[in-house]
Amino acid sequence: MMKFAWDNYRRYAFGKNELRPLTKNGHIGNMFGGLRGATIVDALDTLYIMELEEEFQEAKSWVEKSFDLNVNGEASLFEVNIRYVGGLLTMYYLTGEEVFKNKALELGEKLLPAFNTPTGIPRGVISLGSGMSWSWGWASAGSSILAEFGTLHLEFLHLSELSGNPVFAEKVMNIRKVLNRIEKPQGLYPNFLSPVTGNWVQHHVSVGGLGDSFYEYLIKSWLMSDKRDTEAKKMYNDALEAIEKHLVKKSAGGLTYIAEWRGGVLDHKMGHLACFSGGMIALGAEQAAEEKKQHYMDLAAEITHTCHESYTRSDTKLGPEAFRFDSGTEAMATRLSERYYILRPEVVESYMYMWRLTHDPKYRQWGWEVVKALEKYCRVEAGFSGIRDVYTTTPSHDNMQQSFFLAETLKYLYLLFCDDDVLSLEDWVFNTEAHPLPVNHTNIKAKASMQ
Ligand code: DMJ
Repeated sequence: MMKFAWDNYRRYAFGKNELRPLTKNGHIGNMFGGLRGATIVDALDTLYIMELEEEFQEAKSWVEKSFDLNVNGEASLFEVNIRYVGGLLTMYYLTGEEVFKNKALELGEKLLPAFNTPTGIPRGVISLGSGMSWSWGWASAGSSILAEFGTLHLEFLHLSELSGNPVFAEKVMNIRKVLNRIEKPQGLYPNFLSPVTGNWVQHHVSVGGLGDSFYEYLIKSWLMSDKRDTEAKKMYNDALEAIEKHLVKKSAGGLTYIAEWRGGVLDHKMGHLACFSGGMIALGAEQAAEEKKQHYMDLAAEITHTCHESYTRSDTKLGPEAFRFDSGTEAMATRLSERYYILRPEVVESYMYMWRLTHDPKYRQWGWEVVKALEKYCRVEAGFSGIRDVYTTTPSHDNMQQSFFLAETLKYLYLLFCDDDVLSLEDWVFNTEAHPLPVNHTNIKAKASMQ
């Protein structure tokens, strides 16, 4: 599947950001500020890990010869960080090749002006040429998004470590400081924060889109620090406790889900994006107090089960973008606009963590169901495509092979069927785009064992 996705990208869209598999051309989009090759940088480590040697060499040579950082467009700080900086850092750690380190550092420098705000909370959009930054037009009152400014920590610590320049680490540690200072409604973190005043702008809380990877990076910061960053662990524990108290619910049919919260009112909806949380809670269970470990493993298993239900209840056996638990509905989309599937990884991501942490064979079976469904409904003549409606067996295709399909979905599926020592969870922490970064104690050991 990886070879098929890559070969088609290479044939029809090489150097562009994504492949359009129906029209057999490339897509550039406006998320990466004029940077190109998003699929190349996102796919590099998957090609490498899968030992697709020839394909990897070609991708690497594109980075060496054609990856131009002197661009002048408007980029999402978050997307450039998780896909490009994360992907390049991983490749440096896996191969030791300087080109990856140099590109990661050069790009990291270009992101720094986004932090020039009164609070030091970065804005969401940055011009990679001028360094000017601003907030997304759709984000209320010029706010910054929790999942965006909260998903920089892992990469920025590595940028400081590799460059010897503390500035990257200082920027992300300051974000923590601001978050620790500010009062949280019921202990919850709203999704919108003003980078000017440092106050919350709207009380919308979600473990799905807009909030998701902020929580993920708290627990992973602790793990990546070789369990020394106790502040991150405490923030994660407190946040998860509040989430459990206020957002975790059980449906009439016995399915556990995480609702969204709008100023105290629950919206009984779970996004596909929120399905990463099964894996996150399982990963974090180990660090919980002895008497809570089993509780969190059970919660993780229940949420993963619910996300699996959102897949099995559809005709294609792929899950919708969002599913609901109201008016008699359970784990299904009720709105036409929420029925699509864009090759997202979060559900197989949780299967991979649950498999590694429990070895219950059902997670491999569930992963195999996804493989079959992808082959049946998303494979088209020239690549893999998202589909517009998971509830029809003759779905129309959205003509987009997302770069995260190669970075995450296929990598997590592969790891689900590998031995546990391939990118062991003891030695590696996956960034939110599934790019593995080494745990601090193991930089050298991990690199040696991969080689
Ligand atoms: C990816 O870019 C990352 O997983 C991110 O955290 C959320 N969105 C996509 C995949 O769905």
